[in-house]
Amino acid sequence: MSTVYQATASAPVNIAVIKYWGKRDTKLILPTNSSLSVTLDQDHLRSTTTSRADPSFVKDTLWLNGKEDEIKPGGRLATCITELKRLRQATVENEDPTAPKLSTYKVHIASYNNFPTAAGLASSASGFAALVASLAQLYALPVSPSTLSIIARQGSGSACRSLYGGFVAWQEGVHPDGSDSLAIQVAPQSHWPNIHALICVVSDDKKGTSSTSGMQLTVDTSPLLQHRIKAVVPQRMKDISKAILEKDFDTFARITMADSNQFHAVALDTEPPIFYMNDVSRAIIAVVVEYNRLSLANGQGYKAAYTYDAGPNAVIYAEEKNIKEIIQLVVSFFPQREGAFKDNLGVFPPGAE
Ligand code: 2P0
Repeated sequence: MSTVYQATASAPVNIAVIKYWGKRDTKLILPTNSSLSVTLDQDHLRSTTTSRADPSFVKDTLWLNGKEDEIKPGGRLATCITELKRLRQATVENEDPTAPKLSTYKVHIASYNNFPTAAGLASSASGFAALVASLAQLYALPVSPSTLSIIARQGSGSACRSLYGGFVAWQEGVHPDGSDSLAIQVAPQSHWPNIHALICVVSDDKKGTSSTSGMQLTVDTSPLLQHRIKAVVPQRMKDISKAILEKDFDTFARITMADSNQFHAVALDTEPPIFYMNDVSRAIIAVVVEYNRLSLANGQGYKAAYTYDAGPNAVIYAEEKNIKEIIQLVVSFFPQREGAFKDNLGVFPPGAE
């Protein structure tokens, strides 16, 4: 019987608190600024990918949620697969002539997201991270997650941050070849385990402007982005990293909300302007602002931090002790229709309240 070469890996979704928005190199996916995210630790927000290499396979093939997806030559998927095969050859096969030449076999890859479309979450970050992790395992690559993050980055920028758990920085790097544009772990989740993310699903409609095209329009037209890149993000990266290491929720919350606001400001500063938040998103901001105002007035500091990506859904970071109160608050202002997420507000996971 011939040996089966197969491996399965999974990777979770991450939500940025310092936003990535803009590329200085669109092919290598090198960002205009560093970013920082929290990798969600929930079992139900993951992509799981199984890869198999076999000499009988005739072409590299990917199935996404059971449906075959095209691997375009020279495209992002093909780049990731080629880079991983190259690493297999360089680090394993060239070192050990007896190692099977898996880099010469075609691969079959099956990837599943276990979160419903109704969660309104982008799956490219967890998807590319799981794909890279699964091939790295299949090829037994003796490399760090940071090295793998360089490859995942070329699939989708934000994917590089999902190769680590906890609090993760994507350092923009300076080299034109992208060799130092990689993810590092600022702190593991166990460092600050009582920080939780609450996902408020405002709408699961497909967004009007994709991140990839939207961010380049911003790079091309927004004067505010230039100010953000040079004068704002570098200091915020330092300050929020320090806040995480010191478990300083007040500073973490302040910077998180300010950076979400500025990301949406640069989207608005784009020509033509890009709107990702809607009236419900803005109403949630108003509720969180008022909730924090009352808490600050009572000398209790910040209790919640909202952040929005390229869509209308809110993610609220909060300490565990306040989560129940926040869910009750959100649900009281935005009553949910039974079983309905669309055009309504749902708290993810359903039943969390
Ligand atoms: C982030 N977003 O830091 C930011 C905040 C959306 C808003 O990363 O072109 O899907 O594949 O590199 O990674 C979305 O961008 O874009 C994103 P590509 P990606 O999470």
